Amino acid sequence: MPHARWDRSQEERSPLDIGPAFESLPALQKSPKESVDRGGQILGTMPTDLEKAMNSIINVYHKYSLEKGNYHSLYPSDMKKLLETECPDYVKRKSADTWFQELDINSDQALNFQEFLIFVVKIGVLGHKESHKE
Ligand SMILES: [Ca+2]
Repeated sequence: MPHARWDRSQEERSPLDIGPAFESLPALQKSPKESVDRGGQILGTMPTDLEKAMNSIINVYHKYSLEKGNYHSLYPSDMKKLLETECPDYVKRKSADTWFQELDINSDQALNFQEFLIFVVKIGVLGHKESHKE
């Protein structure tokens, strides 16, 4: 159902779930404007570098998942466009289709956010390794 609206009860449990202790954690998805400065009034704290990075990852996922109107599914054409636009070097060495098949763990022809995070982890590990090369 590519156009289904998000329903929390339909979320799959996964090893990546953080657990009930974090249910009330403030969302990372606040922009610095919302959290820090509205008319000069301090409303909160600036996001940390890691929070900003996480927000960027979430925003990139939604930028492409929303093309088909589903917050929680990147379809093959969405992922191809994401790869070609956001990280073209990664599709020069491995096709978008191959990336998609590797990441679609439950073989439902859509990448949920957890499956997308596997891609982020893979390129993160590679980027970290590259950062230590001379
Ligand atoms: Ca999937």
